[in-house]
Amino acid sequence: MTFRALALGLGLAFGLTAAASAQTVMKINISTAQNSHQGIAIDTFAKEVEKRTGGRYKIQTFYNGSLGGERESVEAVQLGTQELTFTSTGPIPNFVPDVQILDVPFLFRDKAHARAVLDGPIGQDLLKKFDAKGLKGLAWAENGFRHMTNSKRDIKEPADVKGLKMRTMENPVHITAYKALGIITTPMAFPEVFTALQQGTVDGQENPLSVIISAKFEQVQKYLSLTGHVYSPCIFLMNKGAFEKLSPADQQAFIEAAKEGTKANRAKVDEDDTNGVALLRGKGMNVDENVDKPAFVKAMAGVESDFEKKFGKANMDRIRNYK
Ligand code: EAX
Repeated sequence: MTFRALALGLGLAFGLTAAASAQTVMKINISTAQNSHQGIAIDTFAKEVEKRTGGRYKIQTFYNGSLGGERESVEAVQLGTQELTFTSTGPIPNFVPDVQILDVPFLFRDKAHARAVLDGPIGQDLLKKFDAKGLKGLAWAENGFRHMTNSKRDIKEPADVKGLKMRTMENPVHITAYKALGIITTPMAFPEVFTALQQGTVDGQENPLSVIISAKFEQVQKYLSLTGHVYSPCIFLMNKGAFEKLSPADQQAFIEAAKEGTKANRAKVDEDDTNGVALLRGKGMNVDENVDKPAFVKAMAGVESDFEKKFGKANMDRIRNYK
């Protein structure tokens, strides 16, 4: 081997090592467990980002609120101390007020309706609203429809929730609506909820089957009523500066990876909705599937018209009538 060839060989080897180590590591987190609909969302996202960028980007995944609750995480992403998070819209109104229209109770007929709105022009316009707040909304995903659980009684109609002390998300739309029902609202970050239920700090909480199951709330709650009172969107969020540093092709890769994460997330929510009731009954929960929903809609009519004034009736109708 000539000296030249040796030098070239070494140079190549060195170059390859340099390329292999030129990997950017980013963090993403959730409040729920890895085996949840949120876990599959970020695991799929991480896998797809690595695949679609040839391994130049590695996404580290964190679960169970180990990096903080949802509000703290959105703050961290906004500041850039963390690149990514996957969150419900619980804390989003404090950052991007326009998005809170999605948190209005009984706005969506079913998951298909909500998904169509989020994937269509309305949802895509709302994603762009994050830009002005130092955030990049990569894709909408979901928790599903929220239902009430508590340790006191079977909830069948609005009168049953009066005086119940319930943990709510730190979400002004939810809090306003639940107060109108006579619920004593106690906003709290998700990682604190299990203990609060266990210790009786609150009587109940509300979340989709997907969250109830993965958080094992059946261990600390006796009653579940399928109130389906509000749809709970989730979102893949990225620090805007970090997103803008990506090449256009890599930006596309991150967006596509988030969309793949959403597909897996929605499939898991569907699975949990299909199997959840039997599963939770099997674990001893009292599940009521015959809630008087029209009575809940009626009981919220007052706040509903307040929301129409606040968010614009035309905007709410546009979502309600979206096909
Ligand atoms: O991770 O805080 C909540 O109740 C939300 O549903 C959250 O997404 C659970």
